Order: sequence, then C-alpha cells, then structure tokens
Amino acid sequence: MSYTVGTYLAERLAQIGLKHHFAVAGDYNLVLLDQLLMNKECEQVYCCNELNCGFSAEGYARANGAGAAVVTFSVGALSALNAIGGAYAENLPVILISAAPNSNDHGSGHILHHTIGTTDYSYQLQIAEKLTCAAVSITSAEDAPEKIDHAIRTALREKKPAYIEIACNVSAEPCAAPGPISAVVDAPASNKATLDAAVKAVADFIEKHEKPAILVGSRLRAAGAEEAAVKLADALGCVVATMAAAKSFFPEDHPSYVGTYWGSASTPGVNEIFNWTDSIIALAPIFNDYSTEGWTAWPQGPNVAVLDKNITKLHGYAFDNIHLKELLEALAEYFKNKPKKDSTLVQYKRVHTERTVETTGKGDDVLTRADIQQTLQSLVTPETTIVGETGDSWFNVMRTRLPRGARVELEMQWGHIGWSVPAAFGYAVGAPERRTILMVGDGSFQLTAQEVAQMIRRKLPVIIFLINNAGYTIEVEIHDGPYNNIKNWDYAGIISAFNAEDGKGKGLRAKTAGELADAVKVALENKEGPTLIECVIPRDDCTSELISWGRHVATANGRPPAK
Ligand code: TPU
Ligand code: MG
Repeated sequence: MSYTVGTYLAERLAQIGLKHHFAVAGDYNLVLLDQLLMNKECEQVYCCNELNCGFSAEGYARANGAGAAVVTFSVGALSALNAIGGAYAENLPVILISAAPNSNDHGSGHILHHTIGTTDYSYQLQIAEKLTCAAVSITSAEDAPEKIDHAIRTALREKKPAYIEIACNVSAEPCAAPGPISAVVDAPASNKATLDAAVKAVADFIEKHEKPAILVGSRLRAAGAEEAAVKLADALGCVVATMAAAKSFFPEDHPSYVGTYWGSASTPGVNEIFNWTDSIIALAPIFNDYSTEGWTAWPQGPNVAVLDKNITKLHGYAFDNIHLKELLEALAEYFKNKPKKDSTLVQYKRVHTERTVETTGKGDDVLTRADIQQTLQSLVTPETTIVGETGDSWFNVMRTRLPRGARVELEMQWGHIGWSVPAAFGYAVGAPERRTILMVGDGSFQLTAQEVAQMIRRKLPVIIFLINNAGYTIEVEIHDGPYNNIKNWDYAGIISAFNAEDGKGKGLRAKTAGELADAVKVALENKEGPTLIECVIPRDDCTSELISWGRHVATANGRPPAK
C-alpha cells in the first residue's frame, strides 16, 4: 500500500486509538481532509466553528486518551488555539492539525488570503510553539513521518497538546509508510536509581509523621496513576480527599474517601481533618488561586510532599524523571504489611457530620437550585459522566456523590466559559456507551450554544441541564456590576431551530419542581438526540460554597500592589 502525508497522519491517529477526528473545512485543508477521509478507522466529525472543534477534541481526549482537530490556516487555527491552551492547562494530548500556505509561497513575497497580510507565514507556528509541547511545520513529504511522529509521541508522553502544520500542496504527496506504532507510544521507564531514592525519601516522610492524609490532584489521570493511588490508600489506611478539579479521580465509595478539599468550599468535615493532619501526601496537585481558595487553603511547607507526574518534591529533596505510577506502586508495596497509618480516618469518623439533605420541592413549588442538584444526583449511575461548566455548576457537581465508575469532567485550570458544550459533544462521540450529562449556566451556554446542533446531527442523547439564573452568578458573587447581566434567550426554544427539518433534539423549560421531574422523564426516553432542560431559578439561588469561595477569590484578586 502506498502512502501520502495525509494518509500517513490518518494511520498514526488511528493507531493511537482515535476512532474520530474533529474538523472544520477551509480551502487550505480540503485536500488534507480528503486524505484523512480515506482512512475508515478514523471518522471525520464536523463542528460549527474552530473554537468548538478544539474543545470537542479536548472533550474527546478526556473520554479516549487523546484527540485531534483539523482546521484551516489562521482564521481557523487562531480560534482553535484557545482550546489548545486549554488542553495544555488541562493536561490533555490534543493534536491540532492546521493546513498552511502552499510550500512555494513561503518566502515568495506573495500576499495570501486568510493571513494578516504580510508575507511571513511563520507567525502561526510561533504562537503554537508557546501553547503546545511540540510544534512542527511540514513543507516536504520527505521529513513528514519524523515530524508527525515527534509531535504525536511528545503529546502522548507529556499529556499536552501538539501542533502539526502541513502546507496545502504537500498533504497528498507520496510519503514513506508508517513504521511500528510502538516507536511512537512506548514511554521510557523511570530512572531506577532515582525511583529507589524517591521511594525511600517518601517512605521516611510518611513514617516519621503520625497523621498523614492523601490529597488527590487533577494531574493524577494524566500521570496514569489513578489505580496506583488506590493501592497506596489501601496500604496506608489514612483519609483521602480529592481536590475540586480531581473530582472522580479516586473512587468515592472507597472506605478512606472523605470528599473534596477546597478550603471553605470543602465537603463537611474535610477541611477540619486537613487542619488536624500533620502531613499531606499530595498526588499530582495543581495549586492555583482558585484551587487554594485565593491562597487561603494551600498545603505547603515541610509537612507536605508533592508527588507529581514526573517530579517528586518534599522537604530537602527533588527527584525528576520518574513516573508517579511506579512511585505509588512501590510505596504501596512497602507499606502493605506494615501497621496502618489510619489515625486521620479514625479521627474523621469521630468528628465529621454528614451534610444535611436540602429540602426539595414538588408539584407546583417554584424550582430551586437544590431541586436541580438533587435531580442530577438521582440520575448518576456508574455509566454516567457529568460535564460541569464554570459557574455554580462546579459547586453543584461537587456536591454530587458518585457511585464507582461515574466520572466528572471539569475545566478548572483553563476555565473558559462555553468549554462544556463542545467538550460534552466530543466526550459523547468518544464514549457513546456512557450517559453524558452536561450542567451549564446560561452565560456560559451563550458562547458555544451552536455545538448542540452537532449533538443533534449525530443523534447523541446528551442530557443538558441549562441553569437560567439570568446572568453570570459566579461573577456576581466575586464582584457585581451591570456587566453580569445578560440578554435572556429562549433556551428551550433554540432546540427546535437547531432541529430544523430532521433533528430529534428536545427542548423543555422547567419553572417548577414538577416540571423538572416531567422533563427528566422525557430526557431519559429521548435516545435519538440531546434533551435540553432549561431550569429557571432566581439569580441569587446558588450554593453556599460559591458565596464563601467567591469572597476569598475576590479578596485575593483585590490585593493591592506590593510596595
Ligand atoms: O451559574 P452561573 O450563573 O455562575 O454561570 P453562567 O451563567 O454560565 O455564568 C458564568 C459567568 C462567568 C464569566 C463571565 N464565569 N467566568 N466568567 C469570565 C470568563 C469570560 N470569558 C471566558 C472565555 N471565560 C471566562 N471564565
Ligand atoms: Mg448564570
């Protein structure tokens, strides 16, 4: 079989497990799209715009380990690069593939359409270099294989996005056949001597403390260390909490699991036990202003060991070039038959109180946030994935208890409102066997609403809870002003516009508890498209966690310049 640059790329995408790639057409990439279409193992899925295309690939990567988006030069790619920044922040290997000007035009002095109107076309590559772990420009077929392999290999190893730019006249050029995929996907093992030294240092750290606790962070999945973390928890017997962005990265039915650690927004009892502990083993955490609640809940200092994806740092030590998974497995083995380090769990059981169950309405009672959260809770099964948008959705999702197997997807490091609609689309394409539930605010929805049309096109039964609280409530709680008011839409009505003549999406509005219950029944029966339930609640009907967290974040934002 003979290959072209485009079919080589398609085969590599299929070999790394992509059954789909996302695309928006443009004249620079049409030949490339033709080449990609020839590979029947990796279906082309279309998006409404390139920002959504990037986020769809990002959501797909969450379901499937990696994702790819194919766009046209500049007008397309510059929009997609926002989502690529997101993939970098969220540690997801998304391959952005952009078509580029004809190889003869580089350095020719020609001015081309879709460009900024100068004759140097390297600007897009330069921007991409800042936002990816590997960025390559392919202007000849000879060096295409090594450049494609380098970009994909680096992305998979680092769990970061990569960028491949292909001159539009090169994608159909003949090229070498792909070699064994193991050259791309096999990762080198940890440095053995460093791993041994790290195991000893962390074991000493744990042994010299009486009251250790494990804190699970959001890079744990990227580190491939979720199961290894459970083994360590089993071996130690101490409490385990997840950071907000790591919700669902540790089984919530595990006997050591206590909930979310997030300062005042923690699950009841968790902040208290983390104040009581004398040492924290933090697994792949991201400590930023949001996750530390405006730097007020930031575990640091000599009693905190930070075990990250490839680097471990604790008082007096720094080890790199080791895999977290191997480190945790070795530690679990070391502690397996030793007396349990379970004093935090014993103390937690003494002091914690369950969250009181909130009153919910029925029948004609005016709909409340609590009704929505309890409804979400009632729908969660082991096959469910909840995609939670920035806003009070974060805090509602955080309150939801997960049976084993249920997953949550959040984008807390990048925090681009509107991310969740295309990401839920991409996720549902990548995991059709799961039930995808999207929880999104009205303000966020207005950024990327059109991607619901792609859920309709592909008949994906995503359930969308759209919280219509008449504005940017999360911003209201941080700092209010007229800029937090938005134009109301007929959100439920939008679905019939998207359906046009053939779609099977459903849009329903709930203003009472009874209407919400009825809408959910409709949603569960609709298997041929998404169901959007517009939940109308008052502007200030939000979680207490949002209020307290918002106040801390506002204080951190408002610090005066240091003198
Ligand atoms: O539940 P609620 O009302 O807080 O959510 P909603 O309605 O989705 O409002 C979100 C408000 C919001 C904004 C405007 N959250 N963060 N921002 C700032 C922001 C602006 N632009 C982008 C792309 N991302 C952002 N996070
Ligand atoms: Mg809102």
